[in-house]
Amino acid sequence: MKEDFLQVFKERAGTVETALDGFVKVKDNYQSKIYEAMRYSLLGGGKRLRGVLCICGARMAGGKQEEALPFACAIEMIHAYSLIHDDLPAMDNDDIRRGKPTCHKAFDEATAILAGDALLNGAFELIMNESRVSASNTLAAMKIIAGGAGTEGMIGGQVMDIDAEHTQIGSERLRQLHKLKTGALISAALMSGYSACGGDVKNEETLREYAEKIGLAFQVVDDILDVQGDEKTLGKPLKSDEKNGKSTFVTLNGVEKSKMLARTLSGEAASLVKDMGEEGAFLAWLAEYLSDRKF
Ligand code: GRG
Repeated sequence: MKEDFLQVFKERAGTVETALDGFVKVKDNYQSKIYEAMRYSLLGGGKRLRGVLCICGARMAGGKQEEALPFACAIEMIHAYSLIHDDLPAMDNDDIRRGKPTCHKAFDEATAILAGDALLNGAFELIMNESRVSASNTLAAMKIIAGGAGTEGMIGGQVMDIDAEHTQIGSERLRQLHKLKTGALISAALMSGYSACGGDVKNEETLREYAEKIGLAFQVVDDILDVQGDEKTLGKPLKSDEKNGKSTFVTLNGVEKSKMLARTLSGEAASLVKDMGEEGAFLAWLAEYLSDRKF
C-alpha cells in the first residue's frame, strides 16, 4: 500500500515536471537569458509537493489531473521564484539549492531577481492561457493562489521571518510566521486545485485544516533537517538557520520535541482525511510520509 502511494506521488510529480518543461520554454530572442535562468531554477530538483497537492485538491473535488495542471505548474513557478529570491544575498544569501549553485551564483543577482519576477508573472499568465476549467472557477483558484503567495500569505511570512532574525521569538509568533511563509502556499496548492474543479463547501474546511497541519509539520521537519539532515540528500548546506540567526522549532524546543510535534501534526492531519475516499487515503499517507521525510 505504502509503495503504491509512493508510486502515485512519483507519477504525479513526474507529470508536473513534464508539464513545467513544456510550459516554460527558452525563446530565441534578445531576452533568451531570462528563460534559461527560469528553467535553471524551475526544473529538475524539486519534490513537486505543491504541484502534487494541487492535483489532489482537484481530484478531491471530482476533477481531473489535466484540469489541475496549469494551477499546479503555476504554484511550482511561484515556489521556485520564492526560493530564488530567498537565496539572494539580501535575504538568506545561500549558494546551493536543489543540489546546484543558486540562481544568482549560476547567473548574476540582477538576472536572479528578474527570473523570480518572471516566474511569478508567468505563473498567472500560464493559468490565463492554459486553464481548461470555467472562467469563474479559474478566477476563484487564482484568488486563492494570489492570496497564498501575497502579503497575507508567503510574502507576509517572509517579512516576519526577516524581522525576527537575530531575535528570540516565542512559539506563537513562530507558528504564525511559518503558517504564512511555508503553510500558505502549501494550503493554496491543495485549495486552488479543489476550487478550480468546483469543490463543494462540505469538505472545504476539513481540507484547509489538513493543509494547515501538514504545512506546519513540513516546516518543523525542515527545521530538524537543517540541523540533522544529510547535505547531499537535501541538496543544500546544513545550519542555514543558525547562519541567519533564525528562531526555529528546534532552537525553541529541541530536536526530540520537534520530531514529536511533526508526528502529532501529521497524525492529526491524516485522521482528518483518511476516510474521505481513495484520494483522502492518499492525502493521509502523504501527511505521514512528509513527517518522516529526509529531503
Ligand atoms: C522571497 C517572497 C519570498 C519568500 C520566500 C519559501 C520561502 C519564502 C523561503 C524558503 C525558505 C525555506 C527553506 C523555507 C522552509 C520551507 C520550504 C519552503 C522549503 C523548500 O520547499 P521544498 O522542500 O523544496 O518543497 P523543493 O526544492 O523540494 O521544491
